[in-house]
This record gives sequence, C-alpha cells and structure tokens, in this order.
Amino acid sequence: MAGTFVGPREFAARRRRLMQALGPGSAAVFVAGSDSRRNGDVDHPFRQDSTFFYLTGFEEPEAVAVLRPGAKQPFTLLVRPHDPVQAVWVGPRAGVEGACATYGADQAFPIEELDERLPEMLRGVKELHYSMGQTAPLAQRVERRLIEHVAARREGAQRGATPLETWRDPEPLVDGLRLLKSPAEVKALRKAIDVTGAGILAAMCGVRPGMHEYEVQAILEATYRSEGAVRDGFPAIVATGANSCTLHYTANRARIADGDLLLMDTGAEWELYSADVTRTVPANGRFTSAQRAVYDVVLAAQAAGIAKTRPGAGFHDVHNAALRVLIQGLVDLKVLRGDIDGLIEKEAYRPFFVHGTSHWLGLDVHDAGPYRTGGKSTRLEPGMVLTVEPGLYFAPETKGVPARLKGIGIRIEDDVLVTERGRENLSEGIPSDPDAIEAIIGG
Ligand SMILES: [Mn+2]
Repeated sequence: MAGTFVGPREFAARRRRLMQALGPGSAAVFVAGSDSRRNGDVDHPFRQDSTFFYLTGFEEPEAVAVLRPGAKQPFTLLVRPHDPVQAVWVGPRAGVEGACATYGADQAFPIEELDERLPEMLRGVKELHYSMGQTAPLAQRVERRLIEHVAARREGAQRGATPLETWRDPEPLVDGLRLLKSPAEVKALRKAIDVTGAGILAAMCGVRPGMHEYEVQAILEATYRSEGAVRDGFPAIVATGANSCTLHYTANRARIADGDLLLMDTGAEWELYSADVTRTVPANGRFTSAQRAVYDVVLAAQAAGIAKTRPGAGFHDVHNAALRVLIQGLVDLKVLRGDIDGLIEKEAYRPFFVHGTSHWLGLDVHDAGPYRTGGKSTRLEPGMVLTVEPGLYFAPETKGVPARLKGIGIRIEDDVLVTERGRENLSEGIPSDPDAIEAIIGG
C-alpha cells in the first residue's frame, strides 16, 4: 500500500469521487479477488482485483468493501482477521486493525461477520450498487446475502419497511473514473514502462539464434525483478518465426532459428499498473529484405496512429489512420490489389490484421473504460492512456501470401498518454527504429 506514487490520500480521493457520483441514500459493495488453486495444495500467486485495489489499495484476498455516501462511517472493510497461526506459515495480515489504521476504513469487521453486517449496513438504503454474476465463492455469498436482504425488505414493505428502489451495476461508474489517469497514476505507468524498456533492451542485447523463447523471457523477467518490479502485468509473449503470427502465443518453448524474427509483447507491473510494449527484432541482428519491407509498413502505420492520438479525436480514428497505411502497404507488398476504400469496405485486410490497433492501459493491461459512448467512438481526453499497436501477420497457412512473406509476423506497440497539447509516447525511448535495433543486436 505504501506505493512510491499512489498513496493513501489518492485512494481516499477516489472513494470520495465515487461516493459523490452515487449520492446520499445509496450503498456500493465491492468484493476483493480470491485465491485460486494451481495444483495440489499450491495456489496461483495472488494479485488483487483491479477495481477493488483502485478503491481501497488493499492487496489481500477475501475482503469486502462497502461505501455509503453520507453515512457516519462511509467506508467499511470486511477482512480476514489477523491469525497468529496463519502468520507463522504465510505471514501476517493487515487484519481489522490494519484495515482502519493503514487503509483508512472508518470501521472494519472480520469477514466471518459478513452475513450479519451486510444487512445492518444496508438498512434504509434506497439505491444498491453491486455487480451481479461474479463467480468467486465470496462474491456469490455476498450476492445471495444481498438478494435475501432485498427480499426481506420487500416482504416487510406493508409493515412500513423502506423497499429498495434501485439495484445498479457500479462498474460503468468506476470504469469511467479509471479511464482518466491522475498524475500519480501516470507516474506509476511511466515507471512500469521504463522498467519494461530496460528488460526489452537487455533481451535485444542478449538474444542469439539457438536460444529458446523462454530464455529471452527469462532475460525480460530477471531485468524487471532487478529493477524492482515484483510482477509482470501479464505473461510475456516471446514468439519466434511463425509463432509471431499467433496473437496471444504464450507457450514460449520454441528454439530461435537463424533468420527468425522474434516478437516480444511484454509489460512489467508497477504498483499494479501494467506497461504493454511490443518489439519485433531479427534474432541474428539483420532484417532480411522481406522482413524489413513489412517492418517499415507496420512502423509507418503506427506513426500514423500515434499522430492521430489527441484530445477530441475518436478512439477509432487512431485505428483507422493506422489501417489505411497497413492496407497501402499490403498493396505495395503485392498481397492485396484494389483501392484502399474498397479494400477497407470488404475487410480484405483481415487475414493479415485481425486485431484492433488500441486498447486502454492502466491497472489492467486491457484497462477498464468504454470504447464507445452513446453509440459513438469515445472521444480522447487528456489523462487517457492507450496502446497503439498495428501489426501484419502472414501465417504460413494463410491463403494468398507471397512465398517470401510466409511466416513473418510483426507488431510494434507503444503506450501513449493523451495530453492537453496532443500526446506523449511514454515508451518512445524503447528502440523501434529498424537501424537502431540492428545496431543494438549486432553490437
Ligand atoms: Mn497490447
């Protein structure tokens, strides 16, 4: 919780902002993440649910937060209590005391008291905000308890109990807040991106034909750890040769051949904020002429997308700008024939470019926030952070690919902050210029 950039005051400000939006007479209930079993009695490493973390800064599983705007104690945490036996095995918990002292809860209870405490806190509340349909056992217990509470109030209505007037999903509201990054959040993202840059640079310096994809992954991860990032934001994609045409390839077990391109799509996590950067490099330090021709198209498409990124532009304008350059490139590479508008309309590019150019970036690598608002492309505003990541993929089995392009998959991805005056490419310092990449790997 004692983050370098995002501190207790910011978490409190987020809760205040949400409670202002909810208004008096309402309550919102949020459930933390749960432990999940990997195998035998071994769990996956726990990482907090992003929305729960956004509102509380609390990083332990099995907790519930209740926000009640206007109440005497507006912020309640239910947490796993401190347990001396448990502490010996897995370390201490914040407990009920820590929930108040460290995390700023106005009151806190052991999670075991959930069934009694929830209806107590919801008495008289007219608007209830809770996301239905969550699958973790604790969330299902919360949902059941809420439904029982609402049912009891309906039954009691004749005898004068206040019935609940509204049940709403708080997610769109919180997602709207998460979409606009504060200066502290931008600092955390910047740090995550800088650490990622150090890793990618180390990987470029260390890669040699004959190594395995997972060895390059190890260079990335070792650098992130030594730079102080305790986790990756998502499993690294390290894909050699035709594996680069598999968009979310994470097996990372193949051997890197001489002449292969190596695609690295990776991001360190800093205070739970994730970077997301992709670089595609020749493993032996020299692009072939075919690889370089495709690379130049993707790089130009990315530049066009980044140039479009500014306040007032639509989220999809970035994609459309990049797409036009990709399609012109596909024509120049003799993969497609025809005029650009016709090829866009027919979606003739889809065998070679199937994904979107951008997504929001933040606590989640594909971060919260709508891409369309009121049927229209979301307008970019200062403080939004998005990736710009066009690619071209010529999978060996795709029809209509000239032989010299088969097996080439290239994506170039940067993380871009929308600013008052335009944009700042936060990952600009990580080399993507093909000559610079050749100099680094060859040098
Ligand atoms: Mn991405």
